[in-house]
Amino acid sequence: MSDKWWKKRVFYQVYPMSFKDSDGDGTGDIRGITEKLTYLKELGIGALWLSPVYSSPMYDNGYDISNYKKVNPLFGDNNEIYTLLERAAELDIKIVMDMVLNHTSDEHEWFQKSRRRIEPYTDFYIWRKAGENGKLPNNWGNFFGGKSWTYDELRGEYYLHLFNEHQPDLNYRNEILISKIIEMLKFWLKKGVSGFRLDVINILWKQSLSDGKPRAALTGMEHYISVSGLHVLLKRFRSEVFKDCYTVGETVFVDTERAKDLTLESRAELDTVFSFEHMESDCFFVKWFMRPFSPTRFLNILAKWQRALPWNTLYFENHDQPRSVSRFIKKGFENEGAKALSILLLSLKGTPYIYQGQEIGMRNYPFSSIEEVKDVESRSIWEFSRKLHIPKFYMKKAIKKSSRANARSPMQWSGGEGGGFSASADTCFPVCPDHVEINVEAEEKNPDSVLNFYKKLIHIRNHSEVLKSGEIKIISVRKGVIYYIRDYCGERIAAAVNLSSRKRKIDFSIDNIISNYGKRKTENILQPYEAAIGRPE
Ligand code: ISL
Repeated sequence: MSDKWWKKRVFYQVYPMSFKDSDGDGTGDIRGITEKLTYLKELGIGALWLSPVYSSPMYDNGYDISNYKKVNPLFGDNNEIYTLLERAAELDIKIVMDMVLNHTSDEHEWFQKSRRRIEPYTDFYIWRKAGENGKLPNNWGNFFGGKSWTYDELRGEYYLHLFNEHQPDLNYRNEILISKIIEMLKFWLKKGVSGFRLDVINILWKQSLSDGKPRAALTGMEHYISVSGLHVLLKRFRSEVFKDCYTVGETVFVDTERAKDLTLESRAELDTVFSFEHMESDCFFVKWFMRPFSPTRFLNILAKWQRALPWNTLYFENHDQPRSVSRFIKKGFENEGAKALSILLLSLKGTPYIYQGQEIGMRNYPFSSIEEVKDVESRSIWEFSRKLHIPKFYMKKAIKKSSRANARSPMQWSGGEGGGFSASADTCFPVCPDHVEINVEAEEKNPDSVLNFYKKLIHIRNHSEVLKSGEIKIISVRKGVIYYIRDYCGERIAAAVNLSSRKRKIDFSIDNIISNYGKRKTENILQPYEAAIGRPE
């Protein structure tokens, strides 16, 4: 049995731009987060993942860092983050900072010096001359659609960027760069940070820069996804800087075997990863090619991961994904559906992550035009799809439905003007019109709300060793219904979740400690989206 703190706590992700604006400039900020710590404490949260708060020109909302040690003036200053760390510690809430190590902003001093070949920065990035006949150095694509090389006039060479052209990739073959990165991570640990969420960490090491096998998306990926050199680098980070802190790596295109390679305790690389397989169950390879959501497919993937890994993270939302209620739940069942998902999230084995607004059942933003979708990925994909002549009507629908912008609309604190997010009418992202009904203030007063359900459930989990640490046995996944038993030194608890919109017959019985239907009515039937945690027979 492990006593690691990150196995016991419920995490909550804050996307600072749209969480709480304390000074009325229309953008969320650090003081806003500090103000809401008591709300999070009451919810039962034990740790926060803070999306990037560092200086950034914000092409990718902070995932393009121009100074790792300085807080973005949009969000406040360094003293404010130190205060946030102190207040959180007083409330026994740990803070895990997002850290983007694969790339920086092109406005970072390192890149500006690298372009000018100023030592020791000359090789901090991946620079190459044009290939034969003036072609790009290789045929790799980038994550946002399009090519991964951009020519820099000043240096007279191309640089690699696996994301936007304003996000040049760092070169981890350079020792001085590695030492600067380690020094910077130590800086934040000294300030009281308890760990890091490591952005796209499994693409850091480029094994070679050869052409990739042509693919519909991400040509070249076999040269950098979880390659052998990455494991060496991660072991080094673990021994030199991550010794006593928690790490969760965002790992793209990992299957269960690759995830194990990265997280097994004996390998000393990462503690946990965010995998994507369950979040991609409703699309083909890339999210723009959607297929209908199948609860059985989704639950089978979760079950496979539960069986394969001794421990991992659990999540159904984050700042890159559309809202789970709009995505996985049929219209008309949002209230029951949001609660069914919360039971799943908080009773499976692993470290659960709640994304801001998920606890009140926030929904996708009702975009009326493609111009309204403010996100660098959506914009790039739209332009890329134009070049490929993919029909406009198809792409418009796909982008509105799956854009990352859906999850970035401001947190809905009240039903008043601007959803209680900001005093300004001109907010960084528009406030979702449904804030009139879906908001913290209203849900706090309603005993049947999604928010009060989350609170109850988190409270139960926080006080239940079997829910926090028990082993899991998945008994069945059938017709959109999952049934499993957790076991901790002989203490057993069962959970059943019907993620389908139909009534389902069941061949097990479950009483209820907590259920989204109140008291369970029919012994051998689960109602649409009915979910319960109870004692097994
Ligand atoms: O967002 C995605 C799917 O819509 C992914 O392809 C995403 O780009 C990928 O998971 C990496 O995400 C992370 O790094 C990006 C940043 O834009 C994302 O917000 C971040 O979570 C580049 O730093």
